[in-house]
Amino acid sequence: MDGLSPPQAGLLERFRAGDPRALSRAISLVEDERPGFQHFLHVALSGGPSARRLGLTGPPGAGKSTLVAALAGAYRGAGERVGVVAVDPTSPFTGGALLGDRIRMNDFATDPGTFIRSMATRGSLGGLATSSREVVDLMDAFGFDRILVETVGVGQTELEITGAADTVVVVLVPESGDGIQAMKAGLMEIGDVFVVNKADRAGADRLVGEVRTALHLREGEALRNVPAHPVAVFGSGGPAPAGRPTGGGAPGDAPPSAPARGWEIPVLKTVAQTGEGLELLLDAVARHRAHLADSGELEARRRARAARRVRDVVERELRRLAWDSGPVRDRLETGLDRVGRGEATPYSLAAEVVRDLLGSGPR
Ligand SMILES: Nc1nc2c(ncn2[C@@H]2O[C@H](COP(=O)(O)OP(=O)(O)OP(=O)(O)O)[C@@H](O)[C@H]2O)c(=O)[nH]1
Ligand SMILES: [Mg+2]
Repeated sequence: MDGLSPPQAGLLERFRAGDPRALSRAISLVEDERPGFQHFLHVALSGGPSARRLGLTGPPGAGKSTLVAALAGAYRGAGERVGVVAVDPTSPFTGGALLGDRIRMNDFATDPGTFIRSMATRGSLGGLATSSREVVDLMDAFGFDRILVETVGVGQTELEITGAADTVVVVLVPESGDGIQAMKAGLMEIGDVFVVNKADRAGADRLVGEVRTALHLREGEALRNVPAHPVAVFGSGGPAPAGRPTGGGAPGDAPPSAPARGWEIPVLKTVAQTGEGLELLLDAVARHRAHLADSGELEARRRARAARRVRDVVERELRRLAWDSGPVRDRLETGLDRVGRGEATPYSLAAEVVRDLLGSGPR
């Protein structure tokens, strides 16, 4: 079927029939980058994306998993089928919290309308961000109405994972300096909705104020940059700010992280454990979704996502081509001796490798 190996064709058949074990197997195939996984993805994803994808990110221990569990419960209650991808934190110190995740998530273990997958942090050619996004795509193709992606907002990789989502919720807690940490970690740039969780603790209102101020600053920054990059700020086809010269940049130039036009970013308070504020969060997410669809931003985000995926896959393939090639390994082996003797440098050797691969060297 579709040029797949017989075992993978069988797997795809069970995947399409809605067998959750087939989904698990397919995810492992992709996570481990086993032979043929890209062709499997190509065939499995042929229908295009359709799930509503929600990313939750924030500092370790902010209550992301508790919120994910509460959201999943609410969406299940509304009859949706829900997939959850939790990307394991890299730090071994959070192992306890992770165990906590599993226990909470076990509430859903017997519900066939819910599927939870924890992604291990592992070294792969494509990297964790790419694998995680491919897993989200698989879940989408499997037919979930809603996909929740939890990732710790600590580094670039984790932030990149949120690129799999249509709506990104940044979860902060009123602990000293959290607002400032969030700004440093780049969280202010990626949120469509901000949640101050653990609002039962002191300082929640202060943090809400800080986040609002930071968001206004972010808007101000964007406006200051208008003369240089009008399209990058307002997106293609957007209204040109009065009195500003237009021009420069092509339609579709807006970076994927550009704030959505006409969307006022909500800053909400929740107590994830008791469900306080959950209704407001559900409402904000629904409104953002409607905004994305009405403004054309959803298509723009999906397009940016596809562009990014093409780049990632090309890079992964080039890396595989280079480092899996026998002649390249041989050339390195002998070339490094020449580098050692001072007859070549890493640069001349790299140029030889590229020439071997492409038939021409770098410019
Ligand atoms: N007081 C209070 N505690 C909360 C609230 N939400 C979550 N917690 C607690 O905070 C701790 C961390 O919650 P998690 O949901 O595991 O946090 P997380 O952000 O998923 O953590 P990592 O995945 O390890 O980054 C747990 O002990 C929760 O019970 C809240 O609103 N108020
Ligand atoms: Mg968690």
